Amino acid sequence: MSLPRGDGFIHLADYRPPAWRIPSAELQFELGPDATEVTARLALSPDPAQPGEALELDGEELELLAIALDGQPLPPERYDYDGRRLRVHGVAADCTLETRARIHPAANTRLEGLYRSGRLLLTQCEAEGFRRITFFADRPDVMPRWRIVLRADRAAYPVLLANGNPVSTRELGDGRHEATWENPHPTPAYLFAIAAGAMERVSSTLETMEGRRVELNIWAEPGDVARCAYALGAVERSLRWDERRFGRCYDLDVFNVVAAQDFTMGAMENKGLNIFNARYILADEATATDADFLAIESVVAHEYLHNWSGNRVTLRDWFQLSLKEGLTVFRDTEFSADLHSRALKRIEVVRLLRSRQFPEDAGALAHAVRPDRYREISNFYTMTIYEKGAEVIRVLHTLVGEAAFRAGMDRYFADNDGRAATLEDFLAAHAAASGRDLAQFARWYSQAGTPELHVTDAFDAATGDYTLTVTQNTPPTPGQPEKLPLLVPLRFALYDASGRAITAPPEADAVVHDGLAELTAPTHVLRWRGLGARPLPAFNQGFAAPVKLHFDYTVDQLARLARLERDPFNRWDLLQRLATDALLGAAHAEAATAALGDALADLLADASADPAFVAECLALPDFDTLAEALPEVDVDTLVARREELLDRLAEEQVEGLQARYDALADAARGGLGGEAMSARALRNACLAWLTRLDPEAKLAQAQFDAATTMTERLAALRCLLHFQAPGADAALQAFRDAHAQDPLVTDKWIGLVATRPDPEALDEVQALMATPWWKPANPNRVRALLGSFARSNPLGFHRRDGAGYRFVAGQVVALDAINPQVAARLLGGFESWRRWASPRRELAREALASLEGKLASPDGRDLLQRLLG
Ligand code: 0A1
Ligand code: ZN
Repeated sequence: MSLPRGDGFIHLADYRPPAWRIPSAELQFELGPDATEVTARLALSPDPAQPGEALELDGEELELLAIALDGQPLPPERYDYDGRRLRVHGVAADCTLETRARIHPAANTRLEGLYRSGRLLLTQCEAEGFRRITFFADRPDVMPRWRIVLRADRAAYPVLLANGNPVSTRELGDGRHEATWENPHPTPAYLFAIAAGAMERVSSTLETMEGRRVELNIWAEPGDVARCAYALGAVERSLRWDERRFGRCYDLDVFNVVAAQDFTMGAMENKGLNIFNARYILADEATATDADFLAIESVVAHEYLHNWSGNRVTLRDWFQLSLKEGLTVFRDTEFSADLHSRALKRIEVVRLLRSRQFPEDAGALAHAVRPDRYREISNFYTMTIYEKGAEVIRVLHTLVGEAAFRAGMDRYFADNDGRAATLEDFLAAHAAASGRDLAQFARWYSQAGTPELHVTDAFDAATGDYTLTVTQNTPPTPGQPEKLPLLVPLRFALYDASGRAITAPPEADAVVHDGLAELTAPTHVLRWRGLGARPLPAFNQGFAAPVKLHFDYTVDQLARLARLERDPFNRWDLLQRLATDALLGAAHAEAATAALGDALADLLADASADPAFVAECLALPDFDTLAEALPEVDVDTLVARREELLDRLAEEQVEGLQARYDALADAARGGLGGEAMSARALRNACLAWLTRLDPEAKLAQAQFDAATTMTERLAALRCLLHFQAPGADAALQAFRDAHAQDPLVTDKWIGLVATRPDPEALDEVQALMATPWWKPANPNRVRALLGSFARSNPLGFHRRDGAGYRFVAGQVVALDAINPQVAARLLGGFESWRRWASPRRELAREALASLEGKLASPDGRDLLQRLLG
C-alpha cells in the first residue's frame, strides 16, 4: 500500500510491499464498554529487500498508554504518534514491539473498530477499522498468525469469542474471566474479530470432506436465539456446497456466527467468526418474509464462501477488492442457483444490475471494477465492485466453460493459498488452466461503463444471405473519455418461420462456438447463407454478457420470440422489453401494450408455469431501470406513465389475476418449501394489481386480517398503505403494536411509510423523525426510513419543489457526524443527478452544493467531490 499523493488519492501504481512483516501477533483485551485496554505484542521483521525503512504503524484515535521494544519501555524520543501513525525510530532488525492503548467502545458510533451493540461488544475491521483498535500495519498484505486473549466481567460478558480455534479459558477472580483463541492461518487485520456478551446459540456438528469435525454456532442475544435455526441450516448447506462444487473444505474446528442489531453493512467474513447484521440471521415465518429467508441464505453463503475467496487467499491491496467480492458474489449466486431456480436467480441478479449497477456505471460515481485510485476505500463497496465484478467472473466462466473454470479456480486457490493475491494472479491461474490468453478479457477490470451492443440485420431474398452486424461501444465515464473494445461473449439464436431454431453456425470474423460469438473488435459480422426466409434473431440468453443490447424489433417479433425462446431468462427479458416499449417507445407503445397484455394473459392462464416466474413477469421494470434507458429523466411523466400502464393492464387482466389469486390459496399455505413460496409470490403480485381496481382494498384487507405469514401480511399492508385504503391507518397501528419490540419488523413498516408513492410521503418521514422510532445510530433504521425514501420513492425524493433533495442532504450532514459510511451511502442517491430534467437538476445541484464545507468525514467529502466534480 502507499500514502496518498499530493492529489489526495492513493494510486494502484504506487503499491509497495510492506517494509516490515509481522509474522505473529498477540493481543490482550481488558474489555469494558466505556474503556477497553488493548495490549498488542507484535513480532516485527524488516523486508530484506527494503532495508533501512522506518517502522511505521497505523493507529487511529488511540490513547497510547505504554510502549516497549524487546521488553524495554521506549523513551519519548524513540517514537512519535500524531493520532494516525506511530513511528518508532532507530530500529532496523527483528524485534518485538509491545503497545498498550485505550479505546472507548460505547462512544464509537461509526461502528468501525470495537463498538457496542445492545449488550454486546463487537468489532468491524474491514476495510481500515483495525487501526481503531490497536497499533498495527493495517493493510491486507500483512498477515500474521494471531493469538487473542479476552478478559471481561463474567456476568456481563459470559461468552468471549475471537477468530480461530478456542484454546483455553480460566477464571481470574474478582468476577472476571479469560478466553484464549488462536488463529493458525495467516490472516490480515481486516479479518480480525472479537465478540463478547450474554449470547445464546444454536449449534450443530458436521464432518468435512477431509474428516475434520466442525462445530457450527449461531450466536444471538438471548431473546433472538429462537430465530437462528434457519441461518444455521444455511451455514450447513454452504459448507457442503463449497465441498461439492469447488472442492473447498472448512479449515478450523469451529465456525462462529454472531447476529448484531447495529451493523453498517450486511455481514462480515472475519476468519472463523462471521459477524452479521441481525437482519441476515434472524427469521421465522411470523417475522420474516420469503424474500428475507432467501436473502439470509445467500448472505450466509456469501460470508461462508469468503473463507476461501478472501480469507485463505486474501488481497494484496484494496484495489483488488473485487477479487474477493466479485468472486464471492459469483460463488454465492451459483450456490443459490444450484439450490433453487437458476432462472429466477438470474432474473433477480439482472434486475439489480439494471436498476442499480447500470445507473452507477453511467453516473457521477462510475468507476472500474478495479479502480486505479481512491481517496476513501469505504466508498468502493459498490454495485460495480460486487455485482459487476461477479458478472465479469461469469463472462470468464462462459468463455472457458465449467470444467476449465473449475480447473482455473483450483489452480488459483492452490497457487495463492496463504497469500495476498492480485487480479493478475487470478487471471494467470485461469489462463494457465484454460490455455487462453486473457489479456483482452482483463479490460473488463480496468474500463468503467456499461458496454452497449448495437445489432442490425439484413436479408437478401435472392441469395438467402442473412447477416447480423454487431458493433460495440462503451460510453465515456469520469476520467475515462476513450474506451477500448471488450471481449464480449454474445449468445444468439435464430428462429425460422416455423419457429424452429436454426442450428447451422454462421461464417464470422469472430470465434463462434455453441451459439456464442466472442466479440473482440468494434464491429463483427455473422453471416448465414442460403436461408429460405428472413429468420428472427434472439440474443444474450441468460444475460451471459452484462451489456445493453439494442436490436430494433417490431412488437410482433418481440411477442413471437417471447413464446419461442427456450431460455426462461430471455422469455422474461422479452416481456420486460415489451413493457419498456409500452412505456417509452413512442411509435409503437400502443402495440407493445397490447402484446404485453396478451402475453401476460397467457401466462396467468397457464397453470403449468412456475407461479414465481409469472410473478416476475408481472413485475414491470422499476423506475430506476426505466430512467437508465432515457437520456434525460422527467420524473413525473415517467412515474405517471408507469402507473397508467399498470392500471390499464390490471383492468384488462382482472379475471386472470383474481383466478390465479384464488387458485393458489391452498398452495400458499405450505411453509417454506419452494412451491408455497412461489404461490405466495404470485398471489402477492396479483394482489398488488387487483388493489388498483379496488378503492376499498377489500382483498388486501382480508389478506392482512387472515395472514399467517409475514410474507402475506406485509404485502397486504403495503397495498393498504400505498393505495391509501380506508383501513390503512388501523392496519398500520395493529402491525406496529404487534411488533413494537422487534426492530427488524419495525424497519419493515417504516420502509413502507417511507416509500408511499406520493410527494407527501416526505411529511410522514419527517414526522417519524420526531418520534422514538427514529434511531439515527442504528444503520438498519436509517436505511429503512431515509435509504428507502431516497432510493425507492421517486415521487417523494424528487419532489418538484426540491424539498426531498434538501431534506436528504440535511440528513447526510447529521449522519456524517454519527456514521460516515451510512451517510455516504445516502448521498449516493444523487449519483444520476445530471440526467434529471430541469428544474430537478438545478435543485439537486443546489442541495449538493449546500453540503460543501459541512461534511467532516473523508467518506462524505470524497463522494461530494465526485458528485459535483
Ligand atoms: N466484506 C463484507 C462487506 C463489508 C464491508 C465493509 C464493512 O465495514 C463497514 C462491513 C462489511 C462482505 O462482502 O460481506
Ligand atoms: Zn463479500
